[in-house]
Amino acid sequence: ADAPLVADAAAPAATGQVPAAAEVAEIRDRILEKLKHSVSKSVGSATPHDWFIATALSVRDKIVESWLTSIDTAKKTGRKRVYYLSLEFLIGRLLIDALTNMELIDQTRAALAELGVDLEALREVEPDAALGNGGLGRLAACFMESMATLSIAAYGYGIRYDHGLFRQRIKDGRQLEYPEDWLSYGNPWEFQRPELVYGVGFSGHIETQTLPDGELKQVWMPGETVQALAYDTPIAGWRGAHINTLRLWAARAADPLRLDKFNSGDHVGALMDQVRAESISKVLYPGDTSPAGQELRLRQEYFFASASLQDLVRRHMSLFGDIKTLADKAAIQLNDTHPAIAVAELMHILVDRYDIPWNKSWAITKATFSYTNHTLLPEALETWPVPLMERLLPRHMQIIYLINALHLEKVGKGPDASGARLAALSLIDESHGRRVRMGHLAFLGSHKVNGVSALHSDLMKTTVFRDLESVEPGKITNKTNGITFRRWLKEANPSLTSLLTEVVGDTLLDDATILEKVAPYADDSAFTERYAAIRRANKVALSALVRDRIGVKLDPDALFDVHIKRIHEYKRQILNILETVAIFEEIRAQSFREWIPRVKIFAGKAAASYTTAKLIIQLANDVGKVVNSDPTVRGLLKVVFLPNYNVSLAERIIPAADLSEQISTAGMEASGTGNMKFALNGALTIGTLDGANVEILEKVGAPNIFIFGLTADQVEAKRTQGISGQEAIARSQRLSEALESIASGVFSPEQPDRYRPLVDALTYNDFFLVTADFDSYYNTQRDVFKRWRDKKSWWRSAVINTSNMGWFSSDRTITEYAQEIWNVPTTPPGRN
Ligand code: 9GP
Repeated sequence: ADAPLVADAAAPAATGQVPAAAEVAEIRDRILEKLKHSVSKSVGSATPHDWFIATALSVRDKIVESWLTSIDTAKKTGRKRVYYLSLEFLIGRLLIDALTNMELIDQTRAALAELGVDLEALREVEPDAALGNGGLGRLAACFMESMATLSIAAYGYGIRYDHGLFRQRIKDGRQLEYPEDWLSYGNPWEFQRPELVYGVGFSGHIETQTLPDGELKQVWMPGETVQALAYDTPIAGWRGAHINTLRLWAARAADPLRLDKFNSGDHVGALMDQVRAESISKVLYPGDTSPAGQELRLRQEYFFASASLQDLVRRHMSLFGDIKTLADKAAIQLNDTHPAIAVAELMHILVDRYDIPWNKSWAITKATFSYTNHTLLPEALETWPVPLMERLLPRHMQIIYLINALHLEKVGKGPDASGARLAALSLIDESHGRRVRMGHLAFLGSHKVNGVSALHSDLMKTTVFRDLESVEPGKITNKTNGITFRRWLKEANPSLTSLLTEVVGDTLLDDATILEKVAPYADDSAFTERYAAIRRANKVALSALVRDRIGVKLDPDALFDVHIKRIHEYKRQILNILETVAIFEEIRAQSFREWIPRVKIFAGKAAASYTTAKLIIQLANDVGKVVNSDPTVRGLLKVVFLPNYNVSLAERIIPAADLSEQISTAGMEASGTGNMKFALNGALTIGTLDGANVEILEKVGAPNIFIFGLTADQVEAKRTQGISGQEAIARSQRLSEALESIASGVFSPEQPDRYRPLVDALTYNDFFLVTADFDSYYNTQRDVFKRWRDKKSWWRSAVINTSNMGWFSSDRTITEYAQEIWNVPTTPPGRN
């Protein structure tokens, strides 16, 4: 928190524009006013955090003005709203984002400089809002920004976790998890809405009542009710033209304290209800290996789905007065299966509260919902044990049974209605105990279902959703992911953005496709030199960060080869480590050869209970320890693992990357979005034909990307032949030597058999086909070396990458959702 505060008032702004003096003075005065009246500090006593809060509040005021107008306009025009339901919003820091999108960054930087405060230092003071794990949560954040940019009236709904994704520390090479505490200094961006509280029921029983007309009605009498409290964060679109709301729910007990218990001396017992209720919004992804953990997770899902639906139905009724028009005025996007219970909840609301007949309710539900699938990994497609559902959500279980009965009745009439087919189509999986398939529920309850890259959407049709697709052909569509260029180009890499806007004009962030105009400059050496100089400066800055954080000195002229993402076997960090080890051995054996200096940069978190992934982290660290201190290597190879990977760290690493590692087993990475961020910033990709890599290849062209390895079809075929790695290992001396040195303890002399489980798995049970792809990967890395030697060719490819990435803007993705799924209008930025 003690970041240096000194700034040079005369320093030019990053964009090179000189802001108007009057505007700067006005901003300075507003910041001073906030410092005094909202933070209650004097200039002399203010800490960096105080300055951060004062600055955030001053820009927040500007945002609020547009926010209220946006809400008002949507109301007056009776616009259809989009509701994005997501258990994750990985929004990261907001100060620079808000200033950028409100086009106040240069002025604010100058205003702070006049006060002797460095905006960059304030950037570092803000905690990351880490309300997500990785790609899915970050996508939700990019989408929120693009929806605002395109003036779609949208709400994001999620949970206001007290503790987001854990803080990772590396001790003796091992990952340790600590609670992350983003709210401990308060949050200047959010507004609590004490008037917006909804009761969310759990458990209890169902009563059958007879209505005056003799009809029977099921009435759920919950045994427990938890309150959902709304906290709103404004999300500013580009140029501040439109502001949307991210509404996050916090859980509270109806009674803060059982006073009777407290007064009788049971001080802890008096707080039990509160503790139980609050545990719902306590942490992101509580461990779900225990039954209690599973129950908590289901409680989280229902809690936020129910609160969100109650809220949007209330809004709809107050604006339009007729629940039957819901689908005309609301589009609800289910981000993965996590909010899938909302399908049953809406049926509960329509049938039980509004007495809408079942068939009509089902039609409204289907027309309102759509569902995005983000993975084909079976373990990530949620299923809930029927007994748990029956106990926690008895009415919803009844509704699910009825949806299922009607669905099976319909499909059972088909010509190919075998028992096996019906079992596959059923909402209830009977194969491992009885479990509710949430993916099936989301699928049936939606009018459109989408995958997140062309390959992934195709695979959905032939694998996990094959049977459902055959029942409702055409329902699955593709919406290839995208990223917001405001954050991943302008904020992360302001110098590159300035260079690009010199060429294409300053509407680059309004319409990313104009990046194409940069392509001819790939052959302009004056341009590529400036492009390369920007990369070098970013590498110098990253090297300083690495030295500060882990004490390793890097050579900014080395090739920065970067692998940053969640640690998972399918993402194959281990393949990268094996190549590192192979090259390490070769450098040692032939130190006289001319080697390309290279830095391998890893970062990422492993799920706390994922033992293998944690071992991979330890291996990366152990390899780094040995390689970095080996005198024969002479610094030609460095391996670093940067702890606590998050959005802010990605913003520092990506603009400094030369090579982007996207090396998942083909068919397993649904899309990837990091791949897009790297390519936009001009890193060349080394990757498999997986997820959106396929589309990146199409856009940038084969000479400008390094593709290797088995295709998704070949992976499938190979697996049917068996997944032992023995043959591949026997064929490749390099691979067998690398595995042998890991297995024999070269990198873990204090515990030589530490990595035996990893090596054994690769040898006998190589499901992720690391060994099968090793030679291809190794050889492709040598192609990278060759290309790196030819600097002209390297920079040409880098510029071609940047210039072809316009299509990957999340503005394009959101426009497709708006037109093809939500049926809402969009207004391109700059035209409001
Ligand atoms: O693993 C996918 C990743 O490939 C994709 O880019 C991201 C956003 O669509 O979603 C990830 N999936 C999950 O995080 C869990 O399903």
